[in-house]
This record gives sequence, C-alpha cells and structure tokens, in this order.
Amino acid sequence: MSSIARNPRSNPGPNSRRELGEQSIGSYLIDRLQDYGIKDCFGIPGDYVLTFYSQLQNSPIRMIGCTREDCAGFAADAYARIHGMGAVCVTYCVGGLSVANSIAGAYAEKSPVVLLTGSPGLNERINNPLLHHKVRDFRTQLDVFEKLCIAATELNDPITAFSEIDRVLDACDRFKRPVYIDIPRDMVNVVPPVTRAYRRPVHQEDPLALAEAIQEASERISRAKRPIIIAGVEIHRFGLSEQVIALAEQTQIPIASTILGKSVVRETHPLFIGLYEGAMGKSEVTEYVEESDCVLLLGTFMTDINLGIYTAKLDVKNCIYATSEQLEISYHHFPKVSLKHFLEGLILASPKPTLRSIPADLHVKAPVAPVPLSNSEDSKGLQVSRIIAHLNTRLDSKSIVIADIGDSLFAATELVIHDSTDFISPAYYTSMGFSVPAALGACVARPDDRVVVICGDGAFQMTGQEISTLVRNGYSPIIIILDNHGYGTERMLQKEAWAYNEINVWNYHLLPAVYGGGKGYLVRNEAEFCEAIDSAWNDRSQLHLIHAKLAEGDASNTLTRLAERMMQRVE
Ligand SMILES: Cc1ncc(C[n+]2csc(CCOP(=O)(O)OP(=O)(O)O)c2C)c(N)n1
Ligand SMILES: [Mg+2]
Repeated sequence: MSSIARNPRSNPGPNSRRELGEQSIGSYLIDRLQDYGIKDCFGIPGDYVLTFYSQLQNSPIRMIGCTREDCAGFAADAYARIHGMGAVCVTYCVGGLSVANSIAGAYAEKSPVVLLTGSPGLNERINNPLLHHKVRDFRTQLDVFEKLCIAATELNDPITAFSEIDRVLDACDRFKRPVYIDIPRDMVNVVPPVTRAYRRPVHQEDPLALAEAIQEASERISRAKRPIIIAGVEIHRFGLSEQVIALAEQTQIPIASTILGKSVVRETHPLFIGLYEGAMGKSEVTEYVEESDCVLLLGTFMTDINLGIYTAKLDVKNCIYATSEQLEISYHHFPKVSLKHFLEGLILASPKPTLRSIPADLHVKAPVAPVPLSNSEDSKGLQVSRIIAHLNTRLDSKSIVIADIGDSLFAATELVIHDSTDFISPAYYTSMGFSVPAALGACVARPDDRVVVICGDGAFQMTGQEISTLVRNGYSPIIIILDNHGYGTERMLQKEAWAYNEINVWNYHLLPAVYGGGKGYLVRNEAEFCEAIDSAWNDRSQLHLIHAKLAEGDASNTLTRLAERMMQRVE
C-alpha cells in the first residue's frame, strides 16, 4: 500500500499570495488545489464550466478528459487514494448528477475528492428563467451534494469566496471525504476586493482525554494475554501505517486487516496473520481474533462486509476502537482525541502484553508459483482461484491491484499483498464499474507502476469504455475480465437460475481494435492464461485486455462462504 512518504502533502498553506485585488476567484481556487498536491483533474466540460475549464487548461494542472462523468469520479477517487487528494471537474447537473454515485462512494469509503462544477451565472438567474440543465431550482445540485459531501459551497459572494475555498478544502483534507465547490460562470474571473491570509485551522483536541485514554489503553494492553490489532482503511488514508507497524513491533502484537483495509500493512510482515472477515473469512484467522482478550481496532470501519455480514464476534468490553471520528475503550468514550496522537502516545507508553505466539498455519507466506495443473485437472476449465494464484507471484512493490465488485474482489482477497503494493477496491460501498476508470486514476497518479485490474464481465459492461481514455493517454494496465456470462455473485445468492442474472456475452478481447490501441487475448484454460499474462507483463508499451472465460459455475472460496451467509439474509 502506498506509504505516506509517497503522499506528497499534508495540510499545506498557500505557497504565495498576491496583492489585494490581483487574483480572480478561479485562479485562487487553482492555486489552492495545487497547494494540496493536485496535479491532475478528470472530467468533461460543458458551457456552464467552460470559463473555469479554460483557466484550468492554462494552469499547471493537467486536464484528463473522460468518456463519462461517473468514470471521471471513480478515476479521481483512485487518484485520491494513491496521491492524497483528487479532483474532478464537470458541468452543471447533467455532469454533476452523473458523478453523484462516484462521490457517494468516495464519501462512504473516505476518499478525499474535490468535485468542481460550474453553474449558471448569478446574473442569468434573475426571474428564475428555464435555463438548460436546471432541475427544480438553481440550488438542486448544491442541495444534493450537501448530502453527499463533507463540505459544500457555491462561490456566489466575492467577499467570502477565498475563505469558502479554504474552508472546504481544509475539510476535504481533514476528514478525507469528498467536497463540492460550485463556481457560477460569471464569478470565475471576478477579482474580489480582498486578500486572503490563509490560516491553518486549529482542530480542537483534549489533552486530558488523550492522556487518560492512553493510560487506560496501555494498562489494558499490558494485562492482555491474547492481544490482536485489526488495522483498517483509515490507517492508509491518514498515513499512519508506520505508527501501526511500530506499535505492533514494539509490543509484538499480531496484526490482522479488514477487506477494505487490505494492504494497509504489508501482508508478508511476520506479525501479519491475514484478513479478518467474521464467518466469511478463514476460520483459523476468525478464531485467533475472536479468542483475543484485547482487540485493538485501529482505523477500522465496522461495516457488514468488513465484519463478514455481521458474523464477527467481538466483545465490546475487550475492544479498543480508535478511528478518526471516535475513540472507545471498552464502554468508555473519549471525545476530541486524534487517532494519530493516540497511536503515538501508545507507542511512547510502550505497553508490555504477554507475548502471543502465531500458529504456523497463520504465518502468511510469500507466494510461490503454482504447479501447473495436470491435463485432467485442467479439463475443468479456467478457475478464478488459479488466476489469482498465478497473479500472486507477479506482484511487487511497483504493482497496483484494483479489484471490482463481484468475485473479482472476493477472489482477490486471496492475493498476498507484499511490500508496498497497493490494493484498491470499493469494498464497502461496492459500486460495480469502479475498476477500469479507477485504473485511469491510478495510472495518472503513478505512471511508473504496473496497474492490474480484475473485473467481472457485468461490471466491465458498465464502465469498460474508459479503456478509451487509457489508450488515448498511452497507459499500459493489464485488465483481466472474468467472464461468467453474468452476475455470478447474484446467482450465488439465489437457489433458482434467474434470467435477469445473465448478460449479453461480448467479445471483450476484440475491444482494443475498437478503441484504437492495446492487445486483446481470449483465454479458456490455465495454459492460455499463463501465456497471456506472460506476454502482458513483459510489454509496457500498450494496454492488455485478457478475456478470461471461466469454467461453468466457478467461484472463489471466499465468495462461496459469503454467499452462504448472505443467502440467509436475502431469502
Ligand atoms: C452499480 C451496481 N449495480 C448493481 C450492484 C449489485 N450487484 C452486486 S454484485 C453484482 C454482479 C456482478 O457481476 P460481475 O461484475 O459479472 O461479477 P461476478 O459476480 O460475476 O463475479 C451485482 C449486479 C452493485 N453492487 N453495483
Ligand atoms: Mg460476471
């Protein structure tokens, strides 16, 4: 996973400020985006945002045109997860409302995305005319994004515009959630009669609560005979991997992770024992975690998927639950304590729990190349678990794996993420179609890394056309489409074989010809897959699209276990 060292910024102030009456609202916004390390912006223009688009185009920020606004949103989300903050710029309502689902996902999974949008000029709104793209009234789009973002503003007043930009960008950085900035088109070039001396906001913390929390947590950890750390996605978002590893190494407490937090610590670390997913996960990991008398949940979201559809059995009285939003130790709540300061305080307090040994079957081993299947085994057809086993041996610290929703995600949990490989997936919000546009965001954020996408055929049919933008910009990701002619995950949740879970089967491997670049492969067995992945891995000159036709009824072990749990709820 990207270490914070690769994150270029953290709550910076402006580099330089101009004199009173010299800077327009649009230009100030562009400066401030760059202060937060934003170098690229995804989107699609439209007349209400053209003036601002032209300003962006003339700035050092690189504009990346996408095929759809929701794709631009997913790309910005992945860019933000890797780079620290991302941006998407779209036009009023037709663009904004198309990107709403991507922004909702960024909110749910804490990804700091700035949504920039234009809107009708204030002078055009007099007498409430029926201007194109308007829905109910001129505020409709703002109203929607006030619900989907941590902060939202319409820059409709020159006097407050600069401070509004600062307020909203600060919130994005602080809460790692998306924000919304709307510039009416006649405000972009307005030069406010003010200068803005940016002041870093002071976040209220309570040192007494912090000291008491550290003392209580430290005493509990020292008394523990079977402690465990469960590291969640916030550890990555807030750049705290080093602190979690330091705490684990100092106390020798074993570490598990959640699906959403997969790869927040390198999975070949000797203290790492695997993913904790309640009854959905490997039973050895589940038992080891649930037998604990002191569970440190660090930056973990208690979501249904993370907790194996709520099959996790964690006793609150044994838990220390620390996130950026709350700190609970057993039944005690500690307000105004920052996750970072809590972790740093615990490291200083240096608690000494009983050493907990890790059974041999929980030691995560570095992957070894799978033995090729015998002819009789291979006659079953291509299995997703075998694809994952082969991929496992290819990944290194320059790989970024992006898994879509469906068996792509469940099977990918079997990957061992080593060194600082990134693993990105919308594992909580679970919106299909994330992976291909997210690959664009990842390629833009880290062009030297190798991006590997694992995507179901259903998910691919939603947003796969973003391959076009990848080709246009000369990127070379490897995209593996798992073709089971439909919604395999949904099929597993129902006993009957419903036609609505079937989809039209495409010749995915022929798409590079349509998009004007890249190489396609059709693979039907393991030998063909190995040949294709060899060829793809060795060629960085173009995009590779591997159309993997799976054996009929194939599913990963994780999906099989999950389906059993979910069926009990769905039916
Ligand atoms: C945008 C969106 N629409 C619908 C769903 C519901 N859903 C979850 S998994 C799934 C099927 C996924 O099919 P595919 O991408 O082919 O992956 P598979 O399950 O076959 O591995 C559906 C429709 C969703 N999660 N997201
Ligand atoms: Mg499918």
